[in-house]
This record gives sequence, C-alpha cells and structure tokens, in this order.
Amino acid sequence: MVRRHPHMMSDKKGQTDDDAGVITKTRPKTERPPLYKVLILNDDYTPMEFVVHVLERFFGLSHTQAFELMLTVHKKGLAVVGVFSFEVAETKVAQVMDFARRHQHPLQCTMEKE
Ligand code: TYC
Repeated sequence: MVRRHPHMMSDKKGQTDDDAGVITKTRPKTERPPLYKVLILNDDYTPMEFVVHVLERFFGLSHTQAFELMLTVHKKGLAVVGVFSFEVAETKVAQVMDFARRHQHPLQCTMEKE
C-alpha cells in the first residue's frame, strides 16, 4: 500500500495504487481431447466368425465378448465397439476396413465424435 495525498492519485512515474504485481486467481482450463466412437455395421454377407475375429484381433475382446457384440450388431444393425482418441479411432477403422477388403467381405467400420 502506497500512502499519498488524497488528491494525488498517481506518483511521478504515473503509477496508481492498484493490483500491479499481484498474482490473481486463474482457472487453468484443461480441456480433455474429444473422444470418438468406433462402430461396426451389420450386413448380410460377412460371416459371423469373421466379425468375431475382427473384434478379438483389433479391439482386444475375449472370444465370448466378441461373439456377444457380433450378435448385437447382427440383431440391432450396428454397435459401438470402442471409444478412442481421434488418432487411435482412425487407425482402428483403417485396419478393419483394410482387413475386410483383403478378405473380400463388405464389413463396414466407421467412427463418430462422441
Ligand atoms: N449378418 C451377418 C450374417 O448373418 C453377420 C454379421 C454380423 C455381419 C455383424 C456384419 O458387423 C456384422 N452372416
């Protein structure tokens, strides 16, 4: 606190008696990166066992989990098979699409922002 004459509101350097140099509270806003859902779509031609294999191989599911999720896709038309960062989701989609293409199955895999 600088004491000055009541009518002299600033000193000879033009400084006022304000909060200069005082660290005020900030709220460091750490935004989480967006997440992306990876989805598998049903079709009439891809063999059930191929989809089960895809879910085991690229999404780390057990055979039982993979079989159950495959059946969900078969019955409902689609299902979320995982939630990842943009880069990881993009890689999974590319891996599944490439694997399906190489085996000549029409299996579709897509991603969408959560
Ligand atoms: N509907 C396919 C069949 O009856 C099986 C299937 C399941 C295909 C899931 C795609 O994402 C899929 N052979």
